[in-house]
Amino acid sequence: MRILFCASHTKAAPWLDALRAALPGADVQEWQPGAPAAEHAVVWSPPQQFFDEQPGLKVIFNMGAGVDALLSLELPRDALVVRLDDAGMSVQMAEFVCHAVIRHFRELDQYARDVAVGRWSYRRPRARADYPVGIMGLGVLGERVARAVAQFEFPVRGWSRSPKAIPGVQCYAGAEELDEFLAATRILVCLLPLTPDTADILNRRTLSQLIPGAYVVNVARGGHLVDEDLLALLDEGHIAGATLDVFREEPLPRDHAFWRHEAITVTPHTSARTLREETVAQIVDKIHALGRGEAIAGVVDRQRGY
Ligand code: NDP
Ligand code: OXD
Repeated sequence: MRILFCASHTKAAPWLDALRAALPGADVQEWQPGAPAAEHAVVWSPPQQFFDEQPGLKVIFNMGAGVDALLSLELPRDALVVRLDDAGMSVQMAEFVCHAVIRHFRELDQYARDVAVGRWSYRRPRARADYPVGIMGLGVLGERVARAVAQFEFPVRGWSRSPKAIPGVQCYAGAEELDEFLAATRILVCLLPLTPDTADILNRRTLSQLIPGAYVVNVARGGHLVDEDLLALLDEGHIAGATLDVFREEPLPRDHAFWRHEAITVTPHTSARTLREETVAQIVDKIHALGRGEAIAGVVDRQRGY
């Protein structure tokens, strides 16, 4: 079995070592232009040239959960595209989102500002019932996040394409229930895949429907958010603040207004990182399962876009 590894912004050596150790019989190589043909690929943001040169690939393992960048390339028509299915990401996402929600709800930034100037002051406790949290996307990550937020006894809503039943979460589904979901949400968390249906979904029309004094947490993709609409709604006071981990252009350009806005917290696309050990273990298990002719989780529906 020949496996090509092609991941930009990633040191190849530790990945090659881990894959070779877990698949002793396989020929695992870092891709170089002109490399001999392979059946399996492990990739993150590969160049189009990689696929142009490897039309015989049968399985493409994406080293992340989101496949929007991968699907924007021309891939071998019949290759199976497999995304990361948790692999240690959901617990990271749950802790990141719970932190953002709690930091906003408990006004911890305001306390930090007070403490910085030596002020010992109390704020009136807020009622949890006034801060319903709505999760857009109830997949591998969204469901874990919804369950984690519910542990803190916030009212939790969730929205997905197909109907769901999750204990402690009021679930809405489909475009026809989006408005109802938004109107019942004050802290909005985006965990949707970026597809033609979800691009620009966080815009003036949708964000205006949130309960006034809303807070936005975008941990999915920058292409979900219309930046100017968020800034305008912050200026108008409808939105109180945002935690943004993902951006249309990454790294976020130095002159972007998000850097300087005091109600916006920027993090550098780090809410749930790809973990090497878990990722290699998952890919290797799937290679073995496919070899046995078994079905695997995480196969991307290329038509649907996720
Ligand atoms: P999943 O595919 O497991 O879940 C996607 C969810 O979104 C599903 O519930 C799906 O509905 C829902 N959905 C998709 N399209 C629509 C639509 N048109 N309307 C309503 N709901 C829709 O993905 P993951 O949970 O694994 O990951 C989600 C995203 O998180 C990734 O695509 C990636 O962009 C982002 N991500 C960000 C990271 C970061 O560090 N910032 C790290 C990892 C991922 P249904 O269940 O009905 O199919
Ligand atoms: C992913 C990401 O999609 O890290 O896995 O953004």
